[in-house]
Amino acid sequence: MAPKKVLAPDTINGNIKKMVYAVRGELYIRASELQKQGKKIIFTNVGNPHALGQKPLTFSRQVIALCQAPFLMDDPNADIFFPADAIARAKQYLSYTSGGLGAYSDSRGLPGIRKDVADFLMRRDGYPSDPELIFLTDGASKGVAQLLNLLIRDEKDGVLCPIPQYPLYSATIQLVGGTLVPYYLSEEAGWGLDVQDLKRQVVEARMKGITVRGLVFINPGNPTGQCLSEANLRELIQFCHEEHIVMLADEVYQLNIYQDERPFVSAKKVMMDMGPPYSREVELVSFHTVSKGFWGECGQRGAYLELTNIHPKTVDELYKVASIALSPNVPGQIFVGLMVNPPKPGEISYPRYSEESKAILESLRRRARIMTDGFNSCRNITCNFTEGAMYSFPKIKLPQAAIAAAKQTGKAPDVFYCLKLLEATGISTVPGSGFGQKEGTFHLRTTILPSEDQMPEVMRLFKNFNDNFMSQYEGPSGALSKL
Ligand code: DCS
Repeated sequence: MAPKKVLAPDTINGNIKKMVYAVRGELYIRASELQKQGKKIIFTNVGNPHALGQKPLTFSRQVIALCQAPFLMDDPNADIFFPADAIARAKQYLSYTSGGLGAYSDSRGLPGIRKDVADFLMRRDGYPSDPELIFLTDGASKGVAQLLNLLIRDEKDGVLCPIPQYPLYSATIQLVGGTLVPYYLSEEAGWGLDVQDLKRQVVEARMKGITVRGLVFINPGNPTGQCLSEANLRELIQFCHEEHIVMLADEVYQLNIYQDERPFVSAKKVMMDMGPPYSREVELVSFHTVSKGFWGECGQRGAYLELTNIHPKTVDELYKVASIALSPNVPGQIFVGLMVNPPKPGEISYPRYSEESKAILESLRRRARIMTDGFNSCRNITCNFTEGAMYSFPKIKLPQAAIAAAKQTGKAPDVFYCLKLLEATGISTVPGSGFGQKEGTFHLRTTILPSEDQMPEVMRLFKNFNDNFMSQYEGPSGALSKL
């Protein structure tokens, strides 16, 4: 008999076995199988805009092409194919590196790009930002993982996470062996944040011997799509100060805003506006990425984090950790540079950049409305408006008979519903249980990313499926789930 594998499933790191990541979970696997069998699948499970047809912005691709192939700039016809400002920009980025895109950079990222990020933050927030406290990372996911790794020592260390939350947080906390402390967003209050609930959760966690060391918030929210008000952010900052908790501000959707009442305002700005002691004492880490906004450059893996009020020796420790991977990927860093310093009015590429980015955002705003209205027209479904980010998170009131049928197949009721939806329509979503939801409630998450001309058909397919599902399970004895 062959000897037992060292990497046997029952002997690998237990934290990996316990970890779940729903965005690429059971539903996604089934959707991929169906696709292989030839079924047309509409992938709305991942916020991956280019995969659903969004076109890259021209200027950024011109610059990166030139950075990747600098010899193109020596061609006498270069200025026919590339505008002068793209050529100038490529030269600028190449001057930041020693050896071009093929060379490792500093483990925190190229100093020139970190300086561009700091200048952007100064313009955005009105407060100075230090390039030495900016780290470029391979996507925000990597930065979040590095921070959680730094924060969590063992299972007695807790991190407050919103429920529903993006499972990067639950999965990574599990992976590094910490404890997730949930706080519940209020669906009835447009997925608002209730500081009283936060306080209760901290007291409860402490009674269980958990040291609450961090608080994650996502603004605009994923999967919930709400935009936090400035007042809400002030309360959060006060709370973290009182309770001595590090704030992790996930602000990756800061450009994706679809209402005018609450424009995006960063946690850093609110904290600085509050003045001392908050501005000097609250430990804050903020994240941003090129994967979202109108850039949608998910595959480039470019992002940054900014550290505020973090102990200088801890910053050095984070640098040490980043050094293990030598260097974040350099093309991704260039995209960060482009995101924080796009073409300006008066420059050759500005009109095109402005037109392309505006068209994407305006279309997303219309799609957010079509989707929310579509869900709200369905039987037994209610859905808060997607104020920001890229998702809708409708609540589905499932009939008792459907819940019972799900139980019989050994599936959670929302998984059961989403699987049936997938089989009937090809629409691939993520069940609410993957993000966490109040007990007894059921949701699903879709992105608002199918193209605008596809959207009416997607919603028609959805409504048709849902209303038939409800008729099937809502017989004379089929009472609705209570919430
Ligand atoms: N933070 C939030 C709130 C996110 O939604 C995502 C990605 C990330 C961080 C990580 O982004 P990058 O690592 O690409 O910078 N969102 C995933 C999602 O929910 N669907 O698709 C991707």
